[in-house]
Order: sequence, then C-alpha cells, then structure tokens
Amino acid sequence: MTASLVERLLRGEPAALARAITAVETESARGRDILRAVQPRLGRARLVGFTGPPGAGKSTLVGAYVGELRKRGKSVGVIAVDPSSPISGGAILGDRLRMTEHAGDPGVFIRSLASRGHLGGLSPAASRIADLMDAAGKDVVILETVGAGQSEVEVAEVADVAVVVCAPGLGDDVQAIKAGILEIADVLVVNKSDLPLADRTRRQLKAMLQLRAARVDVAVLSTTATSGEGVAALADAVEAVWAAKGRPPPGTRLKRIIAEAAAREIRAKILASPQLAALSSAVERGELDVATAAAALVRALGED
Ligand SMILES: Nc1nc2c(ncn2[C@@H]2O[C@H](COP(=O)(O)OP(=O)(O)OP(=O)(O)O)[C@@H](O)[C@H]2O)c(=O)[nH]1
Ligand SMILES: [Mg+2]
Repeated sequence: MTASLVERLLRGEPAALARAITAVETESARGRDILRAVQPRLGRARLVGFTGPPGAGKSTLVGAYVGELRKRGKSVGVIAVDPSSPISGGAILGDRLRMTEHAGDPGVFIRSLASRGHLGGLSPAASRIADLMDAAGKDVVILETVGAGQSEVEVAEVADVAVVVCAPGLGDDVQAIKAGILEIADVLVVNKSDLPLADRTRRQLKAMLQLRAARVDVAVLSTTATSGEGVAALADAVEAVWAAKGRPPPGTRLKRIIAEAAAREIRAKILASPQLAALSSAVERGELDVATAAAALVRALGED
C-alpha cells in the first residue's frame, strides 16, 4: 500500500501528496517509510521562505508570486504556517481565501501547517513536507510564516532563499523587524508600496542593512501584492540569489536544522549556568576581561 502511494506521489498526484503529508505530519511509521522511499529522489526543488510581521501582506504576495512562477512554467508547492495564535486565528481561512485564484490549478499545491504540536519543532516538520513536495516534482516550494518569534529564524534554516516582507508605516516600529530577521533576509521586500511612507520604510531598511557590513548586498524591493506590481522583479531577485548560492549539497538542510537546534540548546544552557553569573560578577569587579571570562565559561561547560 505504501509502495503504490509512493509511486503515485512521485508521479505528482495531488491526492497522494496530500495523504503522504498527513502520514508524515502525524509522525506515523508509514510517514517514515514514505520519507525513506523518496529520499533518493530529493534535491530538485528550491525552497523559498516568506516571513515578516503579521499583516504585512505575505499571503497576498505569495499568491502573486505563485502566479508569476506559473507564468514562468514552474510548478509550485506552498506551505502556509498557521501561528495558531488568538490574534491570527483566522490565518488559515484567510490564506485559503487569498489563494483561491490557484485552487483549480494542478500545478499548485497548498497546505497549511499548524505551528503548534510538532515534536521536533516547526522546521523539521516543514522540511519534511517540503521534501514530499520536492518528491512530487514541484519546482519551487514556498514556506510562509509569521515573523513573530522563533518561526522566522526557523524559516532560514529550511529555506534556500529567505524573503522578508515588511509593510510601510512601520515607522519607528522598524525596530519590530528585529535584527534577527534582517540577519536571515536574502531579499527584503517593502510590500503595500501603494501606501504612503513606503519610500521612507525602504530607506530605513537600507540604512539598517548598511549598519551590517556583511549584508549590504541584500536587495530591498518594493511590491504591491494586490496589483502585482514589483512581483516579477521579486521573482528575478530570488532567482539571482539562487544563482549566487548554487545548489546546496545533499543533507545541507538537515545539517542546518540540527546545528541550529543544538545551538539553541547550548545557548539556553549557557544562560542558565551558575558559572555565567559568577564570571559576570568577576568582570564587573574588574578582575577579569570578557574574553577570558568567555573562555573560562566554555571550559567549565565542556567539563559538565
Ligand atoms: N494596500 C495594500 N494592501 C495590501 C497589499 N498586500 C496585501 N494587502 C492587504 O493587507 C491585508 C493583509 O494581507 P495578508 O496577505 O493576509 O498578510 P499576511 O502578512 O499574510 O498576514 P498574516 O498571515 O495574518 O500575518 C489584506 O487585507 C490584504 O488585502 C498591498 O500591496 N497594498
Ligand atoms: Mg498570511
């Protein structure tokens, strides 16, 4: 039964893809069998992450970007992460409504993913579903998440190209686009450029990027998702990043996810360690410098 499901999945049958995703999402043995079976067929699809503050227009922009990709002859999978928060409780319904233009298109497959209830974290779950879409022959897999916490960092772990979407009028609120989100951006988009203040927001973002010497090459684009303006340029910018980065070697994504999860754990351990408090007091008293204290902390943690 699994064998025929895998066959149909590899042929790109939407019903088989949907069933495979459910099997993988529930972390069933069958899901693991499917993933094992498709493993040799992976690595063709490109993963593009869209993240940014709530309401920036990510879903609308993803819808328009899907339209542009279809014009370019690409098949597309979309994973829309529902933050399951009371504020964006309507996200799934809203996202579905905005994607209805692609509902009858066999070249587009859309799946919502609840951000709660994944044992290994969101990025492993999204990564596995992206693998299934890859196996089903999608050329591009898009991952939409709300940049309101951990999830936007996780997008960077999974995606080959990370697009960060903001809206104008953030004003001083550009700070809300935390440094972390700028770190991960390969392409920055100011959407809703039909609204006033769009130019100002673009200038502010460029200035913030200039503070980070390593990131001056990041494109800052303007789009109006509702009219489609700037969407072709966005597709070009994403392709340019792909071309520059090249195809990641097999296993890269998984390595990245595991490394980031390990880094989070180590960081939490460091912050909770009693040695940190002691060393920090010593630095405060002028008995140690920061570099020596850090080295001592690394040694102490290594001995645990
Ligand atoms: N004026 C204007 N409105 C836009 C534009 N793009 C999206 N919107 C509107 O902004 C609202 C939010 O759009 P969404 O696409 O749901 O935004 P989102 O970032 O996906 O929202 P969440 O997933 O809830 O975080 C909707 O009412 C859209 O119609 C744009 O370019 N210009
Ligand atoms: Mg959305």
